[in-house]
Amino acid sequence: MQEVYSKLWGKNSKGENIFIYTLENKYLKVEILNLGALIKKIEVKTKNKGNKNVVISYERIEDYEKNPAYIGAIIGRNSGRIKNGLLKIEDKEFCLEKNNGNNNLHGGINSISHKIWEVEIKKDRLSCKIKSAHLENGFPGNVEINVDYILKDNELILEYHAKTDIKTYINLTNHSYFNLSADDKLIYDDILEINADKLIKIDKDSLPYELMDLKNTIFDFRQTKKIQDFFKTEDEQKRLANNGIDHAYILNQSEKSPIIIYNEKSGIKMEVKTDNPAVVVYTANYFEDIGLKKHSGICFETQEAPNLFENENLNIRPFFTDSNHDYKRYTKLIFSEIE
Ligand code: FUC
Repeated sequence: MQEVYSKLWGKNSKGENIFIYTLENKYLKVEILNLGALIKKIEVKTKNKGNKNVVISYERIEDYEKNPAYIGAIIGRNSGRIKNGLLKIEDKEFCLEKNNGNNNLHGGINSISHKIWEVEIKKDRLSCKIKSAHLENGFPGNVEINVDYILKDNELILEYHAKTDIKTYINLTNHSYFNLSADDKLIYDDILEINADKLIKIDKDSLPYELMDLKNTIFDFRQTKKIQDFFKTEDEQKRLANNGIDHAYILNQSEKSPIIIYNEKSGIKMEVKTDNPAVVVYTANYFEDIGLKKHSGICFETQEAPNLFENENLNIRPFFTDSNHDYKRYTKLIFSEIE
């Protein structure tokens, strides 16, 4: 059984009401805002150590209003960077908002991550909706985006669905920063496994441009290892990411969970499952710029591989959606306690 309820948190600077929606069952308590349809908290109810929030969270509405690091937010219409903000669909080129140097990042300025969504409490889920008009931030098509949050025992499920009237490109994700440590410090003691043989290398502007085999690299997490082990070694790709991971891993197609992370001290474990082909792993390498601790969270941005336009090196075709083919994806976060 799960309960879903809401309460008014306050108003943002435009005078709009900001609500906190809570989904709660025996295993988890999850808070979602109508701002950015974002995840404010995920509390895991542990057997002996009480409730433990495993995501980075702000305590003030104004912080979520600015939210330069997209903490907890739903990202769209595009996730990650698109070089020169140029979106190519058949023979047409669309100039997207450039909000990260010369590139588009996470859909552009004031995208769905910073807007107010329409939220509906349904019997078994929280349903969040937002419309994005034709050419908003440069993206073609009138698009209706729906993200549903569902609790199923120890799982938090995110179901993404989008409809468009003309052919367009949609790549949505969630930007929660996880920290499973017992003391809310850094992520170094977390133990990580990523079921991927390849990632996409980045250039000096953090643009993904070329596939890289993970064998014999510090980015290889196919064998479980402490995140600290990654940070011990110097590496060019790590340096380009401002000393960390900020890379799209191409997930292996297998029965294994693509991502497993746990912390021995807190005893909390999270597995991520998705039907997305890639995940951008980001270790909060720019957090100092916004007054937070560097490496105090890790994102698993499940998505289509980013920056596929004008990028022949990658040999991965972008996924387009049109009026006959809706965009549909899911990501599950599965929590448990290790013995
Ligand atoms: C991630 C990274 C970026 C950026 C952003 C806030 O998705 O890929 O580098 O810092 O988050």
